[in-house]
Amino acid sequence: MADDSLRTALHDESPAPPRADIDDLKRRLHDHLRHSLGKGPVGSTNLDWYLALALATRDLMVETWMDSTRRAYSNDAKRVYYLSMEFLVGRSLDANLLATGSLDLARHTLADMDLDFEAIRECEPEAALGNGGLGRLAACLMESMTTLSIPAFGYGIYYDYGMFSQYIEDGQQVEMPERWLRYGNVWAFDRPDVIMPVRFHGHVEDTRDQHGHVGRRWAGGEEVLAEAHDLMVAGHECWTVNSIRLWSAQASREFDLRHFNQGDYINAVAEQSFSESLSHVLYPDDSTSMGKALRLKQEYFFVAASLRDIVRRFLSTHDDFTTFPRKVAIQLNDTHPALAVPELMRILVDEHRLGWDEAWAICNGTFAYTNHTLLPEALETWPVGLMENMLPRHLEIIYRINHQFLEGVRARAKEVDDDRVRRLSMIDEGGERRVRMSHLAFVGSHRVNGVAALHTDLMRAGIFAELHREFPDRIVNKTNGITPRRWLRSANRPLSALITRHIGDRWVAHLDDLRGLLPLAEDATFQEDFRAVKRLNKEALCRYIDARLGMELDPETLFDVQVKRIHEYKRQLLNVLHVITLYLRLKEGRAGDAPPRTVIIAGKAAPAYYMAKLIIRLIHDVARVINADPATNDRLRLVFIPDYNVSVAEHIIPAADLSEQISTAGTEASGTGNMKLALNGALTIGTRDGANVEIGEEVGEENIFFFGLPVEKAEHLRNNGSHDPWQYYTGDPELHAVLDMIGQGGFSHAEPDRYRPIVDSLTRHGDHYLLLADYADYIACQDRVGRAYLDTDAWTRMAILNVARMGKFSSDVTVADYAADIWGVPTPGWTADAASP
Ligand code: 26W
Repeated sequence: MADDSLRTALHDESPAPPRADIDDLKRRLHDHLRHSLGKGPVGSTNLDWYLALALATRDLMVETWMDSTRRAYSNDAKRVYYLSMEFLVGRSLDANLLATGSLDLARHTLADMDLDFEAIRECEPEAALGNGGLGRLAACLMESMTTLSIPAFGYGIYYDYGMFSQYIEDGQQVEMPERWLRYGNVWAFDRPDVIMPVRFHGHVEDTRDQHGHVGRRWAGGEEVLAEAHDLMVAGHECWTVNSIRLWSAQASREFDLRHFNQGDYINAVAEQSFSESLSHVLYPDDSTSMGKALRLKQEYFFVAASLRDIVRRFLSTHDDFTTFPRKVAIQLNDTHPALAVPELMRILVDEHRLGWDEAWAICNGTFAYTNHTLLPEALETWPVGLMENMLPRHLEIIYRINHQFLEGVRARAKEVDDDRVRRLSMIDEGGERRVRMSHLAFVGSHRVNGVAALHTDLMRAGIFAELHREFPDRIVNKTNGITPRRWLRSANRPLSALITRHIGDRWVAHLDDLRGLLPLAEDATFQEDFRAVKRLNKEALCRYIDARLGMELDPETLFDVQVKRIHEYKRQLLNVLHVITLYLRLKEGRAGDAPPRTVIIAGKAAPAYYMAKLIIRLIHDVARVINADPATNDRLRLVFIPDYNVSVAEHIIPAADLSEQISTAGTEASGTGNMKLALNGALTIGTRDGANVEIGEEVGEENIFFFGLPVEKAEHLRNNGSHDPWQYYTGDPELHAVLDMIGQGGFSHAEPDRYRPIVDSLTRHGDHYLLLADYADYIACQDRVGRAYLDTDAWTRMAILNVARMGKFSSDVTVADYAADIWGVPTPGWTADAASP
């Protein structure tokens, strides 16, 4: 290998820290082992050592954490509140060791103690409190807000069960609950003293105060208590530490007494656990809004507790609400927390007696809403009847907000157009009446943002077209980003070390500095080192896959990676069609000099999503046939890595050569895996969808592989019904053979019809996601990828240029833009000479 520091980075040969520091950490570890865990060093397990190390690391963060809070109080700073049903944090040990500057010290100290650092960090349970993109974005944005020293709070739910663990049995997904809090959680402080009552059901009554003012009051029903748990988030170099405050549900005392006094002990306890079940489990579905009452309850539960906390904090230093929007910014992560709009109105109008218009101006100045999906089935609407029963006062408030909004529309319009009013309304009157949460969030916010430029354009032209006409300045774009600390510095130490050796380490907080690599793209030695790094990462992934799946892979092959939730719109199936196409070519001696490939797929399907689960099964059946075929298996392999999560992503992404971002144009709001993979030196094969478009603009058209119908053509085909999948099926012999092989049991001999539903969905049921329309172009594009990979130097050059030009996609840039354009807060951690957002 060309460079020693590369070996160092992977094999723990960084220069040892001073002996005194090692001895000090040893002492602190033993101290925690004994005094926090009640164990002696003899017989302590890797888990014990993990806990001791995590506690010792936490100790280094606590002072800064308290300082950060004090600073915000003494400056009366404007605070940013990020309300999200999901925070997909993953593991925290590495991130916090890195932030506190103790990663190498920990590594050396444990080695000195004959302990296995890798095994110890694997003991940390995964904080999988999210489904996928939306939840991981929340975690990246929190980290960047902290790095930029914004006084920020995340607010969400402390689920007992986060995302399920995915097991594969007989090639099929099986979901298993994961009790991630089994051994407690070192990174969270439980706050049994911080409890907020949350009401459900009940009724609304008229009130009259001593001045004769009439009002409304929500009373009765049942109360659940929300208990706070504070997760620490460290920014880069630990200058600031913020918290994510997550709520768990506890049965209320009042509730206990009422029921216990009736003498029905067993039922009282049973009902108590019913209230507490509110925060038990994350809904593992990010594809459809299933309209379950428990989900609505979860949404109101965390919104109500969070707003009470926010208002309490504000009132502890202010006497009235006039400055509220100047001191508080609340970002709604999709519509899941949209009930915050009527809840704040209720607090201001019913509890604090503000006039309606004044309260409304405060709300509007405080809230902003981020949309993450255009798929109609994923847009939240709630039946009016359900809301009336669970949140009667909120429904009244929503009706009034809607009424005033529509009155305003009518007043501004020259003619009253009933159809337009129907489309703008917060109540969908077609069929069972339902509340449109996106309209509520939109009207209640001063800014509404999309998460990539194309997505924002499509919002303006599509689902929000009418609202956009009414509020032409409200919709803005905030392209997503990823934190370079986790997704490059920590996940890919060899590449980080190589980069730092050439341009220094400022890039870690100023990702645009990676442009300093541009001249090195042509440098033969640098190219060689860059390849060596990729090779090391591929070898590490091979070891990981061998250990987990008992499968030996060849790191020489092209690693072709698609990792994300399994969803028809993301088109994992199109990837599989390509794999089978290659397989048939190899079998028939038509593959030419195509380079050997290892196709790696990972992702979870929603438990009730039949097609997505069938696609997982197909992947396994195809893999079984292909991988066992001695005629081809040195040139083509297909691997499904089970239980994809943040930590698994950290293993896979640094090893990828090719990044599959192949959603039907117009369906993927942004994507963030696309950014992680490109930042780690994978080239993208993708459609002109979501942030792929902007990645293409940054890295240059010649350094990305675009294919497929652009959004206008795709939409046209889908909307005017002119897509004729049968014609593609009959007209393309290669496609025909692939579909026949699937449909006739070529991968499921025991059950030839197993995949009929998949083939029929393409050929007979309209091919909603246009796989057949994009197939030929996808295959041709993959052929170009294959040829490009054969030219090693050219490929490496392209990969380096990708890395060098990814600065725009740092979540620091994203956050700086939110801060300036939406929240109106300064970003002290964002130096003026950094890349401007
Ligand atoms: C109500 C069921 C439900 C739950 C979650 C529907 C939809 C969702 C999310 C909005 C889905 C999601 O995670 N969207 C993803 O958000 C990422 C961050 O902005 C984007 O990068 C992805 O393109 C988008 O699919």
